[in-house]
Amino acid sequence: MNRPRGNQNLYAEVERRVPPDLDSVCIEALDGLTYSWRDLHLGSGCIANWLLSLRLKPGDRVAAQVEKSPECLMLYLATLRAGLAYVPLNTAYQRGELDYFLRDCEPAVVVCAPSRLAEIEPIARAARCAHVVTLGEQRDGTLLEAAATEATACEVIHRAADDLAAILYTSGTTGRSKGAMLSHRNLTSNAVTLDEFWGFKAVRDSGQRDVLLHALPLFHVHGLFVASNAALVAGARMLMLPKFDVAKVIEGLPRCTVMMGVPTFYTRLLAQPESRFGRTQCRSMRLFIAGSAPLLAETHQQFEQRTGHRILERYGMSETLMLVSNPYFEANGGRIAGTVGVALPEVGVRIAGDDGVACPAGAIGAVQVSGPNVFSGYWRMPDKTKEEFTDDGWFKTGDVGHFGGAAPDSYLTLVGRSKDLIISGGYNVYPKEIEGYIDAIAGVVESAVIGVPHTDFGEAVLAVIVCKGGETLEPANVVEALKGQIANYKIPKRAFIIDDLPRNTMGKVQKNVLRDRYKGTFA
Ligand code: MLC
Repeated sequence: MNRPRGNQNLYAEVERRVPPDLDSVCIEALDGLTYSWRDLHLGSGCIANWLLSLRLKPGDRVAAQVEKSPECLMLYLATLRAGLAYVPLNTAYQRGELDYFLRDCEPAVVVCAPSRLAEIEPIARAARCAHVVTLGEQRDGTLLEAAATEATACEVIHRAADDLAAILYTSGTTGRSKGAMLSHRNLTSNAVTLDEFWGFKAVRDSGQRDVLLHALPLFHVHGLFVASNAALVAGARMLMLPKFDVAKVIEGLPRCTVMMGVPTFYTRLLAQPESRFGRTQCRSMRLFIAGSAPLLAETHQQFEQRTGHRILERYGMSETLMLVSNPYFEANGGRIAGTVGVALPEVGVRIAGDDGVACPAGAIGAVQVSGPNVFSGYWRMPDKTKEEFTDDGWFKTGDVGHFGGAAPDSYLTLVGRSKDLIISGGYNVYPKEIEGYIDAIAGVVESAVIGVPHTDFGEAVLAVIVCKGGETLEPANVVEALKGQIANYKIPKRAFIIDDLPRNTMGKVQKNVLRDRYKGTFA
């Protein structure tokens, strides 16, 4: 496999780094089936050739809403190889959400689960998509049928560093989702940085290969661009579970060395009796990483007591990939619970005060970032993009934090968010979007959606609703009415009907008062 000179396609980087033995295992699926590096290369080659046969333009979008499988990873790689842009979509998204995403990104190809073809095909056609194919979890579907007739050999289409590699949809405070445009440079630089910072390279240099326990979904940054890309670039083997299942994870851990997860993974593991989950099951592990939501210091401590491992917490987002991480190597400093660690190499992180001026260590302010990992902007939203960057080109994360404090000055601690955002089990939920759906229900005057503490999901979505006089809406019916309209993780776990929302003198709803009132709901 030759790397075309100057080709900045992420796949060219993956090719350059594949283990010398192409027949060694790359992916072990739960059903025991294994895929070698050669299988991954030839399989993604066939799919890439099929995509190329459609004669699309470089940068055309391939949108996929499919369940997790090794073939789904091949589809992602094939899209990059063919010079196209990958748009992964959460499998929980419902019709209205899909309609918005497809109309917005205007994909040339839509790949969906065979079971959802009848529902999704008309939506894709309405978005002027010419090619709709299916991919199932059991190596089935029309995509693989079409690809099976193609040659396995496929060149890696030349892409420049700034060329579009993927679009990731993130919800926003206005309720309208935005597509974050990520380039080949963004993906490659981050994967290569993590390879070194998290010790994959050191393991390789010692003649070993890591085994990643991969239980995250393949449609968000964490599972696709952090876990999968890091493993691919490291030449590591993946034990790929279709989803997080505590029994399957415990069964798989003894043959793995690294796991990445959202805090819910760790609290669910700790909820198991010590005889089922403890030092014995973690004996081959070298690293547990947590991200996508705040890890409680208490979880960090309990995990260390139980397993002897200090979870490495890191911080990133869809627009920026990974930004800050607790160190893996002791020489770079210790892992400090409650902090997200230090800025990754080449990543700039600063804290800005209300006046926009950088604050000294210890002072709380807005977290702003820059670096080769930071996206170029939102798809077809130049105004929104302009708003989210400072005049000198730093991205405003919307998170609030400080350097130093009780930790050394290079460590970042996040203390809050300037945006009204709920993070439930690692998924971001924007209240404004949910409030829009609730307010449209007959009999509702207005609503306030808030996040409250939840033992399993960290935060849970809760709705507080005001009804029209004389209307007798049942909270359970409101929740029921939302099902099928929005992804299930966005649906409030509880709803309450009250007479009036608390407001300040300016008339603004006091969500802090509501959060305080309902904080014990899931205690
Ligand atoms: C599932 N449900 C959720 C939920 N996940 N509700 C709220 N929050 C969630 N995260 C719903 C289910 O549909 C179900 O609803 C009910 O809650 C209970 O489901 P479950 O069976 O207990 O959930 P499960 O399928 O086990 O999923 C939980 C989970 C999953 C934590 C394993 O949500 C997950 O894999 N989260 C990872 C998210 C992630 O990858 N985030 C990365 C974003 S990238 P019902 O109605 O059917 O009973 C990012 C950037 C970065 O943030 O830095 O990483």
